[in-house]
Amino acid sequence: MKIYDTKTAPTPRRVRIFLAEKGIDMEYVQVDLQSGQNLSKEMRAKNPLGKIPILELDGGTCISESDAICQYFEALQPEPTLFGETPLEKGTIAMWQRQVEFALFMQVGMCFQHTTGYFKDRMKPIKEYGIEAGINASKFLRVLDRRLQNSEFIAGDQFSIADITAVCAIDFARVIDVRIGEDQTALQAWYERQNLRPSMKA
Ligand SMILES: N[C@@H](CCC(=O)N[C@@H](CS)C(=O)NCC(=O)O)C(=O)O
Repeated sequence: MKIYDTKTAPTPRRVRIFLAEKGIDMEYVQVDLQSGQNLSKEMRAKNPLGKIPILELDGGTCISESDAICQYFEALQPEPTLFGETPLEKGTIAMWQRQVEFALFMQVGMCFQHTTGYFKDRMKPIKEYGIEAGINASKFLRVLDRRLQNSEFIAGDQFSIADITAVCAIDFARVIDVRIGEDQTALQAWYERQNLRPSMKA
């Protein structure tokens, strides 16, 4: 099996970190997003949306969507669990994962795409929308800071997929100049703790 990946993009990094946490080796095939290699007929046959990451199994079956790829590997190899074990853990982790994804990760991505015009060959950037998305991302950092004042990890007392998604969003947010605020000490301390994990280099 192999994963179509782009080393500099934030979404496939989520999967690389997840697999590193699980200790699963993978073959990664680099795709050049800027030149539109992901939009080729061959790549669209693997994912009609033309986005990466894509997991391609040995028989040719493809699974796209970073969360779906991670869930596939969680089912294949449950330990260490990153989506939770008990119903309460699973529900809480799924809740935070979705909130981090929609209120932070996607906002950062929309701000990047709509203010820089990086993909202007394939979409219409709307600057005001991008600026608003950046503001939304900053606001959610405040939510995370409050949460982490009383919680070791985003979804509770164990490291999870929600922490991975948040680290990838925060690291990529540098390109749009959205950063952890100086007063957000709980979020900063959590961020530093996560960066000590060897998987974060993946
Ligand atoms: N919801 C998808 C998002 C995938 C996505 O947007 N990937 C970006 C890279 S971070 C991409 O392939 N962009 C290429 C393009 O838009 O042309 C996931 O979680 O996998």
